[in-house]
Amino acid sequence: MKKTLLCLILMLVFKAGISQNPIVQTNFTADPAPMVYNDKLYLYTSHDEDESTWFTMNDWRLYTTEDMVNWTDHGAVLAYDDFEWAGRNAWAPQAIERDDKFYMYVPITSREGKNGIGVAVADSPYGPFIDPLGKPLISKSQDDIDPSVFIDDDGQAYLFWGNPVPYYVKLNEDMISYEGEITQIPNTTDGFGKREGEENTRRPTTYEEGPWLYKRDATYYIFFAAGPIPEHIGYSTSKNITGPYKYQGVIMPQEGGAFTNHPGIVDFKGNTYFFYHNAALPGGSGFTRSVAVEEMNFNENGSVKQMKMTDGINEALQNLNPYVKNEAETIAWSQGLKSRENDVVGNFIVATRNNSFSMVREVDFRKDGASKFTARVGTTHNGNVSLEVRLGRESGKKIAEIEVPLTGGDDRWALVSSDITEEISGVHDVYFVFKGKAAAEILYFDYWMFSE
Ligand code: FUB
Repeated sequence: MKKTLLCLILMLVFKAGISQNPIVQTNFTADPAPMVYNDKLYLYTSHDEDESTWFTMNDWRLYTTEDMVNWTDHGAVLAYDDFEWAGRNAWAPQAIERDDKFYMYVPITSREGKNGIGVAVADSPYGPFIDPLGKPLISKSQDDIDPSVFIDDDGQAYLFWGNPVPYYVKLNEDMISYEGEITQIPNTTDGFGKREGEENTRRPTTYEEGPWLYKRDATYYIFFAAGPIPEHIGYSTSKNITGPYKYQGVIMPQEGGAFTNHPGIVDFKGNTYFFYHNAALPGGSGFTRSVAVEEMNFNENGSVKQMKMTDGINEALQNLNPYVKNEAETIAWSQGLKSRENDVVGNFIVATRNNSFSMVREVDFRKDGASKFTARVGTTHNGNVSLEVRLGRESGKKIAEIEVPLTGGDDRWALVSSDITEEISGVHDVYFVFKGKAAAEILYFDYWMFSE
């Protein structure tokens, strides 16, 4: 009895100690834009290039989850140079589904240095996304960044955007054209709160950029990145989508080491989630950011409970099935890994140092347990490269180990299996620990599965 209680306490201590934020560790990501489609959460992000000292941002990436803790990396699904007119700046995106087509709205600076908002269309949320216009959808002024797209219950679609003031326009049903005038939402202190600090005539309110439209019951919410810089997140509400909006306060005070922040809100499987970014990864800064998530809660009157940046979501919404092919780039937490893609296997991970690891949460081995582990791997090193499978912790019980054979590159792969050394059943967090003495790129890992 005493032993069981001790085990339970230890399990809780280890679980509570697991950090889930930032949710992507293999790249620097920013400007999270969640979309729910068919019981899956699709998270589109912008992407800060490694070691950036300015907004060096070339493409938009996609991550998906069904359980809110294990995230699958789908790589870059769109790049600014997929737009023939684009010059640079793959900034904050948002995607939406309408009639089984997927539309991504993205801010881009043109070859002539003009800000604008482009749209790209796909038949699948994974792309390929194609620019149907060959020109920006919105190109009125340098304020044209940070689109947020929203389809109301009556089917009318809207695009909101803007820095330093918010704008909106009604989109036509084709989602790639608009009707009527582009309208500025009055940037009053009543609507967006009075900015603290020195008087700023161009930015009199806390509204800065990054609007995100959300509807709950009969109330429209605009969440936004708020100034002065460094940014916090504030919000305003209205009973009409076009306003007037009333400022409601701060939902996430400034924190986290990046001078920007950016909201993305979505309802998923009965909860509301708030995505944002900070500089929490090693090497993080205002130009090397990382996306994170919190559960968002409301008071009875519809106001939003203020949030701090935390370790993130700790309970999986469902278990992971180890008896099907699982991508190596499905990760709850990792250290020392980069993600990469090529034409041979699509997305995969690269272990960059000895003892680097990835972890997946709440893997259900069921009652009868697993007997064999199989992985597709590769390396450019001859000998002494291995992948260990451990339970519960990075240094937890080792249940399998495979020697990774020399394949000669990330375009050549081997399928390798190992027997399970211990009987395992029930639900466990599973760690893949990568061993090898080379200075860089110890091994490549594409997918794994257990057999019963
Ligand atoms: O990521 C580039 C820009 O920084 C975004 O467009 C803004 O919202 C801010 O996050």
